[in-house]
Amino acid sequence: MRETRQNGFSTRAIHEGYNPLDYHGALNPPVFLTSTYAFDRTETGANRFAGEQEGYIYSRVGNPTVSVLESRLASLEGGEAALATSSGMGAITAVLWTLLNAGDEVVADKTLYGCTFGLLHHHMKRFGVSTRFVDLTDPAILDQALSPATRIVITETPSNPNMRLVDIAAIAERCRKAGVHLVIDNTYCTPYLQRPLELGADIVVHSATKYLGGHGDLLAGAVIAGKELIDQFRYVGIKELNGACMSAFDASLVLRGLKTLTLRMDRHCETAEMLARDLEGHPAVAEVYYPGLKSHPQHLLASRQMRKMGGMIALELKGGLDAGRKFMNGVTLATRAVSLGDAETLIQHPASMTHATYTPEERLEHGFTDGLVRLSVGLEDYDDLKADLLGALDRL
Ligand code: 7XF
Repeated sequence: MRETRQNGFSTRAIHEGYNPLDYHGALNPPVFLTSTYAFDRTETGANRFAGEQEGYIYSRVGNPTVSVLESRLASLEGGEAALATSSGMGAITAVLWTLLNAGDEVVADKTLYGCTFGLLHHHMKRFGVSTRFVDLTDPAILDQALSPATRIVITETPSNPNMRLVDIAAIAERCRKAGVHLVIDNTYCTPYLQRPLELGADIVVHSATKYLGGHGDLLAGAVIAGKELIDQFRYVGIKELNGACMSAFDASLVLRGLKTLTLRMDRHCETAEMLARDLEGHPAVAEVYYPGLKSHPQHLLASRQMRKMGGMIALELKGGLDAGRKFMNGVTLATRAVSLGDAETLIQHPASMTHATYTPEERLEHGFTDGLVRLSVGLEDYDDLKADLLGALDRL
C-alpha cells in the first residue's frame, strides 16, 4: 500500500495532530475535562455559533483532546477530516440520520453487524427509509439494486460475523457513477490493513471500541470523510440528531491505543493466520472462514485489498450448533465475550449474541448459520491459544 503523507503510518499513529510544545511540553495530549468554553465577549460566542469564527463552543460539538484524535484518524484513513463519536453505533447513526430523508433508500450488504442490521431492517423504516439487502460480493448486483431513490450503499468488509469480502474499488466506481454515497465500516481492518477512501469510498465508519482502542476499556466510534460531510455529521448528526459525542477521557484512551496499533495488528494477524490453519486441519471442524486461507472464496481479493488478513476468524463445527456450544464452554484461555480487537482472545456465538437481531430464517438468508462461532484472536502466546482451542476441539 502507498503511504500518502510524508511520515509513515506508525509515525502518524503516534504523532499526528499533536505537538507537545503547544501544551507546556506535555508528552501526551492533556485531557480537557470541560463541557463548555468561556467567550471573551458576547460577539465571540455569537460568531462561533454562526460558524464565522473558529473556536470551541461546547464539548458536544468539539473538544481539544477529541480534536487531536480526529486529526490523527483522518490522517490514518487518508481522509480530509474525521468526527469522533461515543460508539460505533453513534458514528453509523450520525451518518445515516444526517444524509437520509423519508422516501430514500439504502442498499446494504446482506451481512452486517447485528445492530446495524437492526437499525436498517427494523427501525429506519419507521422514518420512511427502506433498505435493500443484497449480496455485494458481486458488485454487478448494484446495477439492479440501485434506484433513483438510493442515497447510500453501506457494507462491512470483511463482514461481521462470516468474513465475506466486497471489492471496494468495484463498488465505489458504480456508486460514483450513480451519485450515491458509499459507506464502508472498516472496524475489522482498521486503516492499517485497509483504506477504503483510497479505493474510492466516500465515508468510513468505525467502532473504535475494537482495534483502535485495543484494550477493551472503552466504547468509541469514528467517521472519516471529506470536510464538508464531516461538518454536516458534526453540526447536524451529533449536535442535533443523536448527541453521540466522544468524551475527552475516551479520546485520550483511544489516542493511547493508536500508538501501538500497528504492533498489535501485526501480532493479531500473525497469530490468527497460524490458528486459522490449525483449526482448518482439525477433524471436528467443517469450515474455517479466514481471508488468509487459500480456501477462502475471496482470498485473492483479500490479498489485493488488505495489507494483512486480520485477527478475526469464524468457524463451523461438524456437529453444528451443539458442538459449537460445547466448544465454547470447553475453552479455558479464550474468554467467552462479545466485542473484538482486544488483547484478550474473545469467543462468541453470533446467532445468540451479536446477531440475535436476525431471526433464524434471516440468518440463513443473510449468509450465516446458527452454528457459527466467532473468534477475535488476541495477543496471547500462539502456543497457548493453539493448545486451548485444539484441546477444546479434541474433547468434543
Ligand atoms: O457501538 P459499538 O462501538 O459497539 O460498535 C458497533 C459496531 C459497528 N460495526 C461493527 C463492524 C461492529 O462489529 C460493531 C460492534 N460489534 C460488537 C461485536 O460484534 O462483538 C458489539 C458487541 S454486541
